[in-house]
Amino acid sequence: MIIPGHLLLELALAVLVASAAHGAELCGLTPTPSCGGHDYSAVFRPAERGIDFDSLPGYTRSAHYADHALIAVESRVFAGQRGWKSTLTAHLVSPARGANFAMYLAEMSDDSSAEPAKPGVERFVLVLQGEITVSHGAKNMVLGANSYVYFPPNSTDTLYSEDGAGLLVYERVYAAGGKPVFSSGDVEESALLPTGPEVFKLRKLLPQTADYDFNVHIMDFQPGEYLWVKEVHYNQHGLLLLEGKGIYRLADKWYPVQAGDAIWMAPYVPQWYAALGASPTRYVIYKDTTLDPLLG
Ligand code: UGY
Ligand code: MN
Repeated sequence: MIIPGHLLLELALAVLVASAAHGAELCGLTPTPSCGGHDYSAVFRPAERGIDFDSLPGYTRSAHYADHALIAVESRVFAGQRGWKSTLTAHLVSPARGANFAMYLAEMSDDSSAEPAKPGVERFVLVLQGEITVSHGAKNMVLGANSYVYFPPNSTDTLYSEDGAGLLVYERVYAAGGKPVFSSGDVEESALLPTGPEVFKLRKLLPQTADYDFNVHIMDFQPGEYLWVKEVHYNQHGLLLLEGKGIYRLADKWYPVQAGDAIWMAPYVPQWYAALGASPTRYVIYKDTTLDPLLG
């Protein structure tokens, strides 16, 4: 159909008059703060280094499978727990999904305290912030951030915090049949260990003897460093990323991860990590050890 020129002109004028009457701008490709009362500027906003996925409603990187889980910061759920006074705990890993240990965060408020773990249960505490006082027999020991304490099974030692503290706690039912003993220390004072072909720095916070059925490793990676071994092993892991960011491969999934993320790895889940970003990665990781894989 051919529209005569004078009709086209009239049509254009009518559109202009109508939009002026509504006080609206014509919405084109140029971003405008207001377009008919709406703001479409996000469509053409300057390229950002990344979208803030974590603040998108309902979005989370958290995932839970039979052989691994990622628990991102926004997925933690805190509640009170028997044995812990004025403290909130968020359980990240537990036997509820087949793990042979529990891993939880404890947020201790002013004048808070913890009773000893249940009989037969050993407990390892890493102080992440604030200060706790451990009553070990007749001795009181003050532990600040980056220090740790291990309570063997059936220990009667307690701990309290006057001004609050943030803790990572590992617990398990003792299964090694030896004589593990109370110990405590500072992460940085723990010796660096040989790592074979691996380039990361490694510390083990518990003695490497058959008296212990798990150990807690601190692993440091410079940006760009990654696990040499594409690991598959019978041991279980509970990991908390303390600093940095990178990519964690778990089974056939590849997860972008950042400080604050927690990971559960079941026996034999393929696992691999690469540290990325501008700053180093540090993570703390539980690993059951010295137990006979045949007997569990
Ligand atoms: O010791 C370990 O199994 C440790 N390298 N695993 C890990 O970092 N995922
Ligand atoms: Mn491993």
